[in-house]
Amino acid sequence: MVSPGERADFVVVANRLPVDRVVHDDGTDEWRTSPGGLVTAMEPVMRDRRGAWVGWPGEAGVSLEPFTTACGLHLFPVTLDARDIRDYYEGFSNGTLWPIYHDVISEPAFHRSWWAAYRTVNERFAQATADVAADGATVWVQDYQLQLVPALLRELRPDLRIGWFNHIPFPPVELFAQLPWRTAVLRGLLGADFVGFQRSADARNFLRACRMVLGASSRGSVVTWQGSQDGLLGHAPRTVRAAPIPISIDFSALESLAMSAEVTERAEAIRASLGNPRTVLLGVDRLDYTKGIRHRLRAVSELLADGAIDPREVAVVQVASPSRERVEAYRRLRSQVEAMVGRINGEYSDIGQTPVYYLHQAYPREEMAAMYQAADVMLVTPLRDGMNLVCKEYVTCRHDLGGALVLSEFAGASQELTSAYGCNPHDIVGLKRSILTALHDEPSARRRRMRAMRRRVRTHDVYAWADSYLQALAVAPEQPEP
Ligand code: GDG
Repeated sequence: MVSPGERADFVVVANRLPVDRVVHDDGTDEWRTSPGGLVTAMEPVMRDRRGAWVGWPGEAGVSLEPFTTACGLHLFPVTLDARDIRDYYEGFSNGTLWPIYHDVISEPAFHRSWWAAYRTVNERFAQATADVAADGATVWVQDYQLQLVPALLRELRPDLRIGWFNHIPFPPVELFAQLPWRTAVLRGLLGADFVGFQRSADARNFLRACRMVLGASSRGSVVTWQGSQDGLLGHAPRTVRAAPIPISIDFSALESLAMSAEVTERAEAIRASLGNPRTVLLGVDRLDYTKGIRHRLRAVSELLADGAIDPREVAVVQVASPSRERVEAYRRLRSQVEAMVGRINGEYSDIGQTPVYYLHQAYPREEMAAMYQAADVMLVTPLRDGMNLVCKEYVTCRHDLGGALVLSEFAGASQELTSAYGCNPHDIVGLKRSILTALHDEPSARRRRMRAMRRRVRTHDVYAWADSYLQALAVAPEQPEP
């Protein structure tokens, strides 16, 4: 890997650096790697290719020199002040792009000041990357917060091979077209050589947007744009490939964790603490309006009202980890979810017996693995989700072939986990039916489904994802003559 001061042959660019500051009792602090799917997948590649990571360290106004973590990751911090975070991150990324890219479930807000901040911060990321990348380096830009980086970076460093991957859906052009800055966003992305998406539908939406908004032409997965020197991010002609490369998780590491004696014992202890109910239903999500938590609670509440599930025999555990708490739509969602939980528990609890356990907290990985093992039915009901890793984690933890997965057809993962009990979360009657089928299906049928889903995740893990992506980037199309 590259050291601070050297230049890198491989650069990952993401909004966040994979570290968190830990403050010790004596007041000293250190930056500790935050274990996430992306950093896990990148570590071997970073080691092999003299890699570096460009990103924001997660605290406002903190300006850090490049540094190397205890586990050998070379990090190049980008500074964001409180205003950048408000306008670029909470504003344009999470108040404008996130709702548009998730089917306008919540109303997007359009503010020119947010867009200006998005551009400025993207320029800062592009400059930081241009400074650290070696001649002819490969750069992998992550996600919707950095859509202008590919073109901005290409302008600074035409020698680089640049890829971009979208972790969230890419919307149909009919919704994307609402964005007042749609042209600049597409021009930004077309600075890449290869753009990767979670589903083929996302790649198709992107190609169609290039045709309809930019007047580009496309053939198969390749889009050709004649370029333009006018306006923002105008550049020379480009030929770019767009394809689905669905993300995954570290199957073997999580499976080993789930097989450990500590996790197995903890799973039993969790069931005991819940009063050893006949059935445990589980939801695990960031508290986000895309995740369908309200729809899920509505279905649970109706199942209780119908008498289809007995509050004395069922425990519903909903982990809703805190997320984007300063964005208004997230505050509103929290109040709605908490009111629903309060109402259900008010109606169906008794002394020593509560149907819904609502946990607005973040838990360690071991505890999550134990919860997955303790759950008879996992409820993954997003209204729209790029992939959804929770369902892949659940099946990975079920090495005993126990449990059942109810999965929304609007999660990218539904394209792969076709043996799940499918549902349309908008259809509450259908959702209730899926939950009951998952609960009452023959054990042999449930095992068959679980085995098939586990096979898929085992053979398509996060390492396979990174390999496929980097191979696709390496063979990206030749560029046309200007
Ligand atoms: C975006 C896209 C796409 C949650 N609570 C806790 C906790 N988690 C972990 C889960 C899982 C991750 O967070 C959530 O990943 P998802 O994929 O479900 O969703 P997003 O955060 O929305 O991620 C999504 C993903 O990017 C990857 O491309 O799949 O579609 O929206 O790993 O386990 N982990 C721990 N404690 C918690 O309380 N330790």
